[in-house]
Amino acid sequence: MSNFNAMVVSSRDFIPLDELAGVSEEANRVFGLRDLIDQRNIRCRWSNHYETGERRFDCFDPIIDLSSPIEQFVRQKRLADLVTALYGETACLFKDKLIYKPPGATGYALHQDYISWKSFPRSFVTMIIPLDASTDENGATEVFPGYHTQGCLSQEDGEYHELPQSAVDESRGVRLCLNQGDVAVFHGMLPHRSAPNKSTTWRRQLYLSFNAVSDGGEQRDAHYREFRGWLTRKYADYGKTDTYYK
Ligand SMILES: O=C(O)CCC(=O)C(=O)O
Repeated sequence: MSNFNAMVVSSRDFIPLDELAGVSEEANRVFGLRDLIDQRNIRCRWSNHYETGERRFDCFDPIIDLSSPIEQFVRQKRLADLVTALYGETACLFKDKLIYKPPGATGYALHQDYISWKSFPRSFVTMIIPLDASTDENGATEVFPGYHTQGCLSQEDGEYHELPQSAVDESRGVRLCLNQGDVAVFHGMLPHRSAPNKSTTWRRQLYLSFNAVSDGGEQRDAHYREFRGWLTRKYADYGKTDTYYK
């Protein structure tokens, strides 16, 4: 990753708007597949309303197997090439999420994406592709540049950990307010969070994660097999044993 010292990079007007419009339409179509959106379906992630506590659908993880136009868009060479240039070696797609972040969604507490599973690539980076402009009002992702050099800031026990706010100097936060057509890439060790969506519309963003080819090669399918097993066990620990994946 010799060329990726900044650990957050963004590129304005990278994606043609007509291409993005097709993805946006598909995102709406998939959202309309109501039999998918079920609290037992571990493909779906949920977020409580920041004021009322009402549970709302937030994200499909993964997304590309729900839509071939979205898969084609995500797998285009141009996106992977951008990350390849940062790594200085071939980038492989590892993970793909579509976060809808509906009005009122709470957002995400401070965390690093890296999780200390044996199989989890330390070269993990994530590209954000906004389908809707992200703003202060709708809870743009906020990153804390520089902290990636400190490695994993929580216990490396294979569990997901939120970070205490004291892990970062909050005045160093940079909100990634992106317009349609922009992309941003940030490192898996970079602490980040997002505020509630206080607007009246969705803040839809694709989150595409990659690994360097020398760090495990193509492993998306293996990752999702492991991820589903992990999620199923986590839900079961909380007494929810009727989960499925669809
Ligand atoms: O929705 C956001 O702004 C952040 C999402 C995020 O941090 C995550 O999915 O890990």
